[in-house]
Formats: sequence, structure tokens, C-alpha cells
Amino acid sequence: MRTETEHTIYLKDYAPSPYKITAVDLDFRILADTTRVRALLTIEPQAETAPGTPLVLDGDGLKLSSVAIDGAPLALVAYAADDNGLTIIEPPLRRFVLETEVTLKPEGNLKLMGLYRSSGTWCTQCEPEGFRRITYYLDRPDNLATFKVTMTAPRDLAPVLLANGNLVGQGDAGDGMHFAVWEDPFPKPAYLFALVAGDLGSITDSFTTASGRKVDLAIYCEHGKEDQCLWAMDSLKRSMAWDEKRFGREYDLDIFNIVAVSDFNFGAMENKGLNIFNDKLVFAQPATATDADYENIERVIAHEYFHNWTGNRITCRDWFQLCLKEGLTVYRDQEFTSDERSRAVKRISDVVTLRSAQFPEDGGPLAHPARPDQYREINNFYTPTVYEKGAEIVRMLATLLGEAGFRKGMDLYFERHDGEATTIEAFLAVFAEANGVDLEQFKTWYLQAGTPRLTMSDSYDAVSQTYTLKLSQETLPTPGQLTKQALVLPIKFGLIGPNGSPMGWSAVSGGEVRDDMIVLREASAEITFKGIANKPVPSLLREFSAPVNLDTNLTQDDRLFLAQHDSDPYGRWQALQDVATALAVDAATGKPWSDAAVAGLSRAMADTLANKDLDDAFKALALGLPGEAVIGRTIGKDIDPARIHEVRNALTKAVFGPLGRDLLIAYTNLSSTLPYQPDAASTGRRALRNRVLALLVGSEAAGASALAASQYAEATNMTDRYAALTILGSAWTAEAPTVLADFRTRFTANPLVFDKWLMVSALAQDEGVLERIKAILAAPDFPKSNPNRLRSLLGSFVMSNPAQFTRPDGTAFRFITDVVADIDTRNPQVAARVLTGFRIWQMLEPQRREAARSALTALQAGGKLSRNTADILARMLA
Ligand code: 0A1
Ligand code: ZN
Repeated sequence: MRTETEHTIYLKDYAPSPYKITAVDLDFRILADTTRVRALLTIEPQAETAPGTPLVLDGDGLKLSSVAIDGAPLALVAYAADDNGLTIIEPPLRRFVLETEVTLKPEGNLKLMGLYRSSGTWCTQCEPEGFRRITYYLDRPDNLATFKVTMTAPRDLAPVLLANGNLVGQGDAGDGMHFAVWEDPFPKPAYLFALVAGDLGSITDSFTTASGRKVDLAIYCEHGKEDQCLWAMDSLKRSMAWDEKRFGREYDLDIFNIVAVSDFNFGAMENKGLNIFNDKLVFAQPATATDADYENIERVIAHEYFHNWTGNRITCRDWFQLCLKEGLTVYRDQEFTSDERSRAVKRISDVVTLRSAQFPEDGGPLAHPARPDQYREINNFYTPTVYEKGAEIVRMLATLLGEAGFRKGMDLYFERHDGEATTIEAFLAVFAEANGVDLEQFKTWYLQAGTPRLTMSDSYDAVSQTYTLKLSQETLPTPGQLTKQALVLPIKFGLIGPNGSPMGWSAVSGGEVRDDMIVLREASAEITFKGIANKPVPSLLREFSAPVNLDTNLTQDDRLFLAQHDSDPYGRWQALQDVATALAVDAATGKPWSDAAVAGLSRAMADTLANKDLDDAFKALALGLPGEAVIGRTIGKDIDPARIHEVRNALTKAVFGPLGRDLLIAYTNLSSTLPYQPDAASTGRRALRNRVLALLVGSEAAGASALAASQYAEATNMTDRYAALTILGSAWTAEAPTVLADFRTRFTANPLVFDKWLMVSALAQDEGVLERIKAILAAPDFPKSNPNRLRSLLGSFVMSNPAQFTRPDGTAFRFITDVVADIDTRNPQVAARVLTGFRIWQMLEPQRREAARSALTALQAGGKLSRNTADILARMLA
């Protein structure tokens, strides 16, 4: 038996393959219960390959029927096939065609990797290593080949036959069968291969590129849902136009197809010319999708489309480089949303996501660099660190180089690496070269795990009129990385004078200061500003210009001052968060909070609500108190999530209780009778009104929960209905059971709305929540193989209901580990992901920590886990 260490793959061991596959000709014969795949692979040895070097192809669970080279069947002694692949023992040392035939059973493929069926539709998922479940192949991203695909299938079950590239032939194949031939002229790695066969409806449109080429666009979905795809189509066309304008990137094929499927392990997949989407990221209509759903659809449609250049035309040399395509593409989709909507609001939302998803990962047992140097299971590295921290790193590069310098680097990247599979080093080199800068130290951001702590203290000397900022950075050890280097930190900043206006300086010394940015490269620096007439309040890390935790010596009054005067919206929002976090941390750690600070925060919140210059979406964010996880992480150790939950509720009451009248007036004024529109302004208005409602209920204002119940009943769109449901459901008010029951029956037939019901059910803060979750899961008709359903119920519980998930008696921990073991037998990716909810366990107070440890060790002792789940578990317990 192989041990875990034997499974570990190291970046340092990367070596090109001795053979390359340059052209692929696939023939799929799809029948109701089996699919036969014949592959003709044109293979060449590399120039330096020695005679007799075996050709080792990857395979996973394939049933081989025949092998031939250049048409001649191979003798049994000439090859070896097992569960991990096919080895041709002594292939010819010249170009040859390898022909294999395998049989697949897509129906029983519950892992949803390779070829599987979703509600009857045949579809594929190949990233990262799913292609080997379709045919024997060099299933590594550095092998680029052209693909021709012939598909034959029963016309009644699969009138629609799609693959990558252009349709070059189709026709009748007799016996109720028909066929289609697709060719993709762009060489690609196998992880971008896709095929879809099914009985689907569609909407069509077109886009004319900047150079005047017409591209046919289509979105395929279950019949009857076509009208729910219009927003996705609109988002696609805006994404195509944006990439031309902002990055000069045009689409390159004549067809772009999207298919929505209901069983999918992730959000969506950027297969060349044939993106496959989790249907929750396609379907939108006002009665069933929230504003957040609309925004997510727009974002993910853009993300997958942008991959056409950052991922497909230029791909990754190996999976260690995953953030080369993911971090960069997330950065691009963030910029798209910022340009389409509000930059400030988008930035704040992204910071919230980063702090709630990536910071806990980076500070716990699963911490890893954005570019890892080893893995046991690559599927476990599609993480917030690779995606969101990866995007932050690209953002810092853009901040350091400026917009024009960043664009110069991107242009060179596209010019130099188009058609290649490349690395982070090559990516950084284009920016260094295009801008004449050295990025050696900057590269550490990709190599080092952990969130740096940036500490600032300031002092002012009235006599010499000098102002000094002392800055230092530290990154704590993470698993496998005990010592850390200083990072390059771009710290955008401003100094604000007593009257609230920006202050300039006559000279500066002791550090690198460029206009509105300090660049800290050392472990510490002392920066002195001269010609400062009064003591300023510093606004540091404007726009959250580096993904760090910031500790300052600012007082609560300084923060309240920033909340009022900072010209950076992020800075104002952060200042309010900091005031509230400090109060919550005090209360949770047994220090009474300062009444003056609570009153100050309350006034600042009232001013924010009343401010006519701030837009609604910003106000909705600013009026939100920091989440329980942020408070927990600020405390840092021995945390009691139930206590934090109570404290946060108490703080909501103390801060917003006195504002009851203002909140009620705002709630009324923000109501609208206009028909639903998903634009930024209407979305912001609804977000603010629903935030106000949450605050009224949270501060137990008289009649507030009845108001929420009537909003629920009278809502004309899902945003308002779901907001009311969530407010009542998570607080588990007296109205909660009734509205939840109503919601369940009102939308019985819609699985995506069922997900919303599952989420709210899992977020309830009362003691009964665990029993209710158990009952939901045990219902005979609960779809236990569908990732969306499982994630909505279990993912929300472990990630967003910390007080109940971490009950001190360990009942919820054990429930989750039992469920993970069960899901693992069907879908290891989903099981492993649910298990990551335990990543905070070492931060808990001793009783909860022990309970978590005991549940995790019991899961490990049970054995028989997939590599995905075993890997997460081993790292969690290391
Ligand atoms: N490249 C996709 C992410 C993705 C990864 C794995 C998948 O299946 C296991 C599916 C999608 C993206 O970034 O959107
Ligand atoms: Zn992506």
C-alpha cells in the first residue's frame, strides 16, 4: 500500500514529459448506460528522449478494450494497464498514433469528475485531473494539443451535441442516433476539454468584436428555464466588451457556448468555447434570485470568460502555478465589477470575503502559499488563498506599478506567452521588464503563507513640527514554514488634519514614500514627516492596499474621526469596523466596554445613515457590525463562539437601540414601488433597507419582527423576501418557523430556492438547529448526491453558524464528521470541503478544542477515506 508521503507531489520535481501529444481525435459513442471512447493520439518523443523510455499515460478507473499503434494492435507484453494509467513499454522513437478504446459508465459517476450525467444530460468536468477518467492521456497542463471530437448519441435523449471549438459536421447516424463533429483549432491542455450531450433548451445572441468579427453566443439549459438565462447573457456581452476595452483582449472563436447543469462541484468551468456552469450561477429572475445572486452570476460569467486569455490562451505549466490563472482572473473579475458597479463598495465587499474566507485559512492548519510547493491532492488547493489572496497579490502589483505600468506588463505577458503553459516567475518577469523594476522580493508573496501583521505607532513633536510613523511587519510561522521573510507592503495612506482636511508635508525621511503610498520592504521603518503644523490622524492602508492585519495605537476617538473625515470610503468603513471590533473584543474578554465609545459609535452610525453624500450600498456595508469570525480572530485564542455571539447581539442593541426612530424612518423612506431592476443603485437601496430591517430586529425594536414578517409576506422580489426570511430565521424569532414553512411550500419545485431554505435553516442560532438539520438530511427524498444541496445545508452550518457548530458538548462536530464520512463515499470533493469548516478548531477554548479533536481523530481512526478527505484531515491534525 502507498503511504501518504509517497503521494506527495513536489514542485521541485517538475520535469517535462519525455513525450508530447500534439493532436487528439476523440470518438464518443454515447448510449443510454455506457459510453465508448476511442482516442487517436498523435504522439512525439521530445528531442532528448532516450530510446526505450516508456510512455506513461494517466488513467483513472478506465475499462480498456483495445490498444494499437499506427493501426497495429499491441501485444499484451507491450503495455501495462492498471487503475492509475497505461504504460507503453517501448514506444517508437518517432511520431506515431496511439489508439485506445475504453468504456465508461457516466451514470454511476457521482464524483462529478470526468464524464457524468446531471439530470439526464451528459457533461464533463476535467479540471484539474478529470480527463484521465475519460481516456488515457498525459493529463498535465503543459501538454497542449489540438482536439477533434466526434460524438454519436441517441437523438431523442441528446438532440444537442456540444464540444469545444467550432462545429464542423453533423448528421444522422441511423438507428435513432445522430452525430456531431467539433474542432478546436487552439492547442489546449486536457483540463479544458468539454463535451455536453442532452435534451436542452437555449437562448442565443451575438457579439461583434472590436475588429468586427461576429461571435454566436448561446446559453443552454433545462427546457422551460430559457427566460432565466437573460441576465447571464447580458453579463457575458458586457464581459466581452470590457475585456476589449480594459485589456485589449478579443474573443478568438466564432462560437461561445455556456451550459447550465444542476450537479456541479464548483461554480463554473472555463472550458475553451464551452463553459459549463453550476445552474445557480446562470438562472436569475426577480421572484427567485436575490441581488446577491444577480451580482454573483455577473461576476462568475465574467470570470470564466476572462479565463479565455488568462488561463486558456496562456495556461499553467503545472498545478503548483494554479494562482497564475486564478489569482489573475479573480483580479480581472473584481476590476470588471468595480467598473460596472461601485469601486468602493466592491472593494469593501472583497475585503469582507477575504477576511472571512482567506484569513482563517492562512492563520490555521490549512495555511499554504498562494503558490504551494507540494500537495497530496490538487483538488484541495482550489482555495481562498489561491483565488482571493492570489488576486490581492496581483492587485498589489498594480498598486505598486500604477495603472499604466500594470497594463504594460499585461500587454507583454499576452504578447510573450500566448499559446504557452507558463509559471509565476514568467508572469513576474514581464512586469519587471516592462517597468524596469526588480520584483525579486515581491515574489515572496507567492511563496510565503500566513497573513502578515503590520503594526503602526505614531508620535508628534510640536516643537520641531515633525510627525513620525513607526511601522513594523511580522508573519507568524505556518505549517511547514517556520521562518518568514519581510514582504513588500504597499501602504496607501493620508494624513488628516484636525479640521478633517488632508495635510501635506515639506520633507520626509526614513522610508520609501511615493505621494500617497509608503512602500515598506524591511521588517520595520521609522518615517518622519516634516513641516506638520498640527498632530494629524493617519489613515493607513487605504483601499486595503495590502492583505495584512493592521494594529495601530489609534484611539477610539481617532477611529471615529476617521469614520467621519477619511476621503477613502474603505477607510471610513474600516474605522467603524475597528471601533466596533475593539468594543466586542473587550466585552468578550471580560472587560466592560466604554459607554462613551458605544455612544460615539452610535452617533457615527446615525451620521452615516443620515449622510446625503454617501450612496446606499456603502451605507448598507458601513452599518454592519463586524462578523463573529472577525471578532473571534481578533481575540485570537481560546475563543468561545457562543460568548462572541451574545456579545455581538448585545453590541447591536447598545449601538442601534438608540437609533430606532431614525432606522424606522429610513426603512419607510427606502421602500419602493418600482418594478425590480438588478442595477447597482436599486440593489444598493434594497441592501440598505434590508440592513436597516436587520438592525431593527437585532436591536429588538418594538414591532420589528412583525415588520420583517410582513416584508416577507408582501415582498415582490426574492431579495426582500429572502432578507426578511434570513433575519427572522437566523435570530429564530417566534415568526421564524411559520415563514420558513411558508417559504418551503411556496417554492417547492425550485431546487435553487430550496437551497436558500436550507441555508436559512442551517443559520438559525437556536439550540434546536442541529436536530432540525439532522431531520432535513435524514428525509428519504433529500438529494444526497447534489453538491448544491449539501453545501447549502452543511457548508453554511460549519462556516457561518460558529456558535452552534462549536457547541461545547461536541455533538455538532461529531454529526459533521459522520456526515463527511458518508458523503466521502460518493463525492470526495464535497466531503473534503465541508470538513474544512474545522479549520478554526485550534483557536477554540479548551473544552471545544478537545471536542473537535476527538471528532477529527475518530474520523481518522475510521479509515477508508478518500485522498481528498484524508489529506485535509491529516493537515488539520498535524
Ligand atoms: N477553473 C474553475 C474552477 C473549477 C475547478 C474545479 C472544478 O471541478 C472540480 C470546476 C471548476 C474556475 O476558476 O472557475
Ligand atoms: Zn477561475
